[in-house]
Amino acid sequence: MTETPILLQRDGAVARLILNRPDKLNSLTLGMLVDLSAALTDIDGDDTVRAVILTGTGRGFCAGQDLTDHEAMDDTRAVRSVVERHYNPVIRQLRSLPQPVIAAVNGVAAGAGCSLALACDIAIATESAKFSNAFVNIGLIPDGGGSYFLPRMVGQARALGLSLLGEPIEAKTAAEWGLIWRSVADTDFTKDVDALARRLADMPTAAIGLIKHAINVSGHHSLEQQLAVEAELQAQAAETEDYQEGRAAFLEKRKPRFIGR
Ligand code: T3D
Repeated sequence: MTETPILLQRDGAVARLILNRPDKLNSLTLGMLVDLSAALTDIDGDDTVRAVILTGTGRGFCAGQDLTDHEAMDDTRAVRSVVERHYNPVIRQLRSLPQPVIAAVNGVAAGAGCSLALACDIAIATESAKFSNAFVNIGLIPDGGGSYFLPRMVGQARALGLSLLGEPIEAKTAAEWGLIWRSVADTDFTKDVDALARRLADMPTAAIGLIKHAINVSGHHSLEQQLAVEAELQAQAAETEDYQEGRAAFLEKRKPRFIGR
């Protein structure tokens, strides 16, 4: 195994979280999930980070749970606690992080690796990447939020087809179905991911966090509840310095310079 299976790199206001176990398609050990959670906690508390990239090294994004991880897999009675104590916190963190999180899907995303990509705010994949809700192939059910995200993203028919059959789909299909934001040619992938991250890092970060929250809670709200959420969050957005800057820049016909608060 590589010595550091989770890497956290900084490039200005962009943090890059890298799943780094290429020989095993970055499949997740419990130790990696602990490290991933710790890295997300660091990012959460760092207001100099204004965009996050989650990606993998080698030819895979993430092949889900490491099926050879004895601690996680051997004792079937431990599975509930693995999900509750290792997977669920990471998914919650990804969803609630104030910064935008890009899933840069550089290769196959299978099982919990697919769920991880879906939990990010915006996913961009190489054309050669594949998405597979592979849980059923080993007799498990989608976890890591997969059973929540999928039907909301692609509708019941496709969510069931993907989950029941466990077949991979191409990145282009994933984009057409609304599983990801877009797929790009492999040759453009790194450049496009970096450009997207820089673009997001220059945006009004506080508003981005509020937008994430509004969209995340909308799925289980009535229109009335959501209108109330919008009123509250808009009031918060209007208090930011970035709102003052955005409005001034519009009136002065110049490009805004957002500071992230
Ligand atoms: O208790 C709990 O934790 C419950 C939670 C479960 C969450 C889950 O994620 S369950 C689903 C787990 N994931 C899978 O079932 C996917 C397993 N992998 C595959 O089906 C295939 O590897 C892929 C379709 C993803 C890719 O196939 P391919 O042909 O491109 O690559 P490969 O040759 O199968 O894999 C390359 C290597 O990675 C290989 O190792 P080797 O033989 O060269 O030493 C393979 O064994 C290893 N690998 C791939 N996936 C995993 C893995 N090793 C451990 N765990 C894996 N999930």
